[in-house]
Amino acid sequence: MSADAQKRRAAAAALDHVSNGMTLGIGSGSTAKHLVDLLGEKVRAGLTVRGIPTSEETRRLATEAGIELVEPDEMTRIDLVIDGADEVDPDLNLIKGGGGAHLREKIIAAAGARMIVIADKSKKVAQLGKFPLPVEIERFSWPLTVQAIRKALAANGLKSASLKLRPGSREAGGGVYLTDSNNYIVDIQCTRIDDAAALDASLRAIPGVIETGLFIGIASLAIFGTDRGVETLG
Ligand code: ABF
Repeated sequence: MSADAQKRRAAAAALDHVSNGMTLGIGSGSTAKHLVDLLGEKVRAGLTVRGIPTSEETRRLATEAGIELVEPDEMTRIDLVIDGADEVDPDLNLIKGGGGAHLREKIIAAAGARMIVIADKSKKVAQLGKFPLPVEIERFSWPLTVQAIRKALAANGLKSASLKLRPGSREAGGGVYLTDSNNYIVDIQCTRIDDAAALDASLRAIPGVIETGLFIGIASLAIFGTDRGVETLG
């Protein structure tokens, strides 16, 4: 079975946690795309929910699927957030942001009463760090921020980590990648992260850092699609 089919299984299983009247944080990425698709089917069959999209792409997909959306400046309770991830460790700590949407994803996930991660089983790892850690940074004087990030990495035992300013896609005209909030992303290849909470705190203390892709203690359940069905963690 393909990873994509596993993603769809995970998304379908997450919908068992959705009930009438809920306000849902809707994640981004290819697994969340399956979620939007399947949620759209349920909405058309009569389910009443409101969604808060975590990216412009998800906003577009959810609108097309006929899901009612909450405006970002509307104050609301978020009952449940369902989103993908790049890595999930045994304590449900995550690396996210490979898709470049982790700032909005984290705002919504942190505000949600509950977060469920949906992923194919390749995202389940014993330790975070193989996937490059995305860090969203302010564009102003970005080399100074990168320098400060290097110092923070060294202080966290990650002196040999390599940093790369994320390039823009060819479709977007190349150059430097810009997030939905018009910031840059630095991808940090750490190989292994021994203390994710400490690293997250050090990076977030740097003035030019807007948000890291480390989601510590936010998710309460992960659903992994497998060839045989789904596996859960949490
Ligand atoms: C979002 O999409 C991101 O935080 C993460 O980077 C990515 C997961 O990728 P996919 O669902 O496409 O495998 O959830």
